[in-house]
Amino acid sequence: MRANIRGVLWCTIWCYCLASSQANLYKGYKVYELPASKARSANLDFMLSQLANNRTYYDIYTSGSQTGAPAHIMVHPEAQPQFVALLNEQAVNYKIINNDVGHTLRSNYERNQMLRNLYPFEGRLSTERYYTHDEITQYIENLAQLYPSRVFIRTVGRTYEGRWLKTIRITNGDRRANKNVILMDGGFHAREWISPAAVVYAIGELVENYETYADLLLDYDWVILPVVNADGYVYTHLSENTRMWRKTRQPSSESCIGTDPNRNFDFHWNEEGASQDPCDETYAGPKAFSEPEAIVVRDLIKSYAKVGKMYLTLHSYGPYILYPWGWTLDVPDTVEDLHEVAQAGYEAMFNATGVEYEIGPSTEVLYVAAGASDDYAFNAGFPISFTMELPPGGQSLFDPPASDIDGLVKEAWIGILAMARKVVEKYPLA
Ligand code: 0X9
Ligand code: ZN
Repeated sequence: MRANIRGVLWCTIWCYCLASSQANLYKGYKVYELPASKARSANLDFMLSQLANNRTYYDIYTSGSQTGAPAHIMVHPEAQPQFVALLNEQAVNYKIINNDVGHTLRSNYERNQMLRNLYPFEGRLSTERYYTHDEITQYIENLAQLYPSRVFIRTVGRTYEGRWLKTIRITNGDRRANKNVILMDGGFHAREWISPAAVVYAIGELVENYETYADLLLDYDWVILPVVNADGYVYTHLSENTRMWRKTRQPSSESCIGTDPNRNFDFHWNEEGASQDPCDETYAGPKAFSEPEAIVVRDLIKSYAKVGKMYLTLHSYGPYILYPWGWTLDVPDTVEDLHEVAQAGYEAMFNATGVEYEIGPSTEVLYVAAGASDDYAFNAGFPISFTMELPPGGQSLFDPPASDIDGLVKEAWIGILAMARKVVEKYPLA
């Protein structure tokens, strides 16, 4: 009995400590919005690059685009007075777009838990809530069982923590081999939840409404890996304090965990825009392809290098459609083809909802970042290779509220469809 009471007491204290330490992690953090990079002074740019080194106090969510999108920076409560003083000194117009990140993450976490209870997984997925890696895997396996002549699952590897990664290949069931391929993935960066959500929506459309997309499945198969960085994705579902995780989960040093899977590819690996510091969000890894998840994508890209016509990797947040190169300011000789396909996506989405995705070479729209999967796929032979960054949402930006999922993924699908149609027209079966 006494042991029992002691146990209950211990648990109460431990649980309280755990809960309160969890509740405090992002308490009082604010997100500031600064002008887009083209509108910034060299001084301000230098200041931002210095702040980025101070990880304890600053998290540069996005440094803003060259063409219009503003920068977003999350700042620790203790650094806020100094940060604001710096901005005032430089006469920078800033806006606070989130007053308490901890509060936002907590309420989003609670809402997501509530939605999970309200909409339990029953084999099918909808756009009512975000789904877990297990649910997404189960869903694609169910589709393969329901449509065994058209849909095929392949286990393509394992994550660092041992989760199986599976692709779904969607065909029209005519059993013709050697068709062209559109390769698509999501969930490279753990916190970008809208990416797997959009991939799942695309899968549902292609499989369940396949008659509508007969033209896209006649000479093409679609091969899709919904969540590349499954360990990271699972981690972001654990609590509000882990929600903003980006990297993989393999330890990178004694004190830090994770490599940026989108800096880990062996094409200009560890060059500009990739960090050598294991604690950084853009750590390139101890060597190229140190991450099993990047190896899985590499092998997919290689195995479809001859027949693959479009590689599409979904991220957030933009909205951008980015094409190579991402490692250099140079543009490829075929830039017009890339632009033509991206333009088709842009126009379709603009006409549907009025959204304006910025389109262009990664380095021109955004920044130089070497060692990413889009450049690797383009170099391997995919004539079209895009990083599509879906729009931000909600107050924590990486976390559009569940009520926004439907609109965002349907809008993205309209763009993906238009790009796929252009690809099918430009690259008929050889
Ligand atoms: O930095 C990235 O990996 C991508 N942006 S994100 O905010 N989702 O992290 C952009 C990658 C663009 N492609 C290349 N630079 N190659
Ligand atoms: Zn990303």
